[in-house]
Amino acid sequence: MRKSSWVLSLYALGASASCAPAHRPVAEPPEGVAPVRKVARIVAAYPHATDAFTQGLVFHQGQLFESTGHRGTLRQLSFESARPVWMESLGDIFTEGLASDGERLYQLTWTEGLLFTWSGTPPRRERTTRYAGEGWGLCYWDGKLVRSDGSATLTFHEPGSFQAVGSVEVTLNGQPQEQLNELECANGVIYANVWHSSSVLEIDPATGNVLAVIDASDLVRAVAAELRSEEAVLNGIAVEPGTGRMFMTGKLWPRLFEVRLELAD
Ligand code: DDQ
Ligand code: CA
Repeated sequence: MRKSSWVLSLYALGASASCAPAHRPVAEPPEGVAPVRKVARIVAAYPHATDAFTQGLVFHQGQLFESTGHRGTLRQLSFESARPVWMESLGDIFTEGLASDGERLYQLTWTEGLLFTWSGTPPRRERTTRYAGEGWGLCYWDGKLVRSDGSATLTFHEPGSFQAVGSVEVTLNGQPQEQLNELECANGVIYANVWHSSSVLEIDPATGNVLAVIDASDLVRAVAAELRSEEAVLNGIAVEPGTGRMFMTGKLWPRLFEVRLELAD
């Protein structure tokens, strides 16, 4: 039955317009789908360099890579030591999000408008591409690079040219979610850090709807006593292809955590 016929039949039955039950069938449904609540539980802890201002974290060809900000670097991490296995410094360039398409690494810059493309072992910078706007987080999904820029919009780019080919607005119960930072495309969703928050959003890439809000405050509590900067916030999510293991860290954090997502009670 259409909504208008509902109203008509309710009136026909003598239902009052101000009566609550009569309102319920004609009320607009809430926009989007109510998100599920999850909690990130610590499974294991590994060393992480306290000079690493983490802006991007991703697995590439079986190894974990990190992009760090301020004086930018690209590094290959190990689980044994905070010292990178391999690192290249980018001078004064503030590098940001990092994604892998399996063959290449793509690294954003915050305000410089430069995308670096790396390939080979160890990675070598093979290309620099200009783009408009800020670069915060980056991940690779369905043949496209997904970029956050601090707003509620995720922009999709063609990897070769970095041409923008679409975008989606991220909303939670219909409300735009801004400050989206590091990203991870895995398990059919986009995981996004929110700058200065200990929650991670799980986003439907097709609609931008937030499907789940993940409370990662266990991790923040585990390192809080060792943090020395207001900017040492949760940032960095990587899911290992094949095993599905999920890792999270933060800027200037002494540890990188393997986590397991559980439904909150
Ligand atoms: N971002 O991650 C939100 C994209 C950038 C965070 C930068 C925080 C440091 C502020 C210091 C500015 C010095 C140029
Ligand atoms: Ca990531």
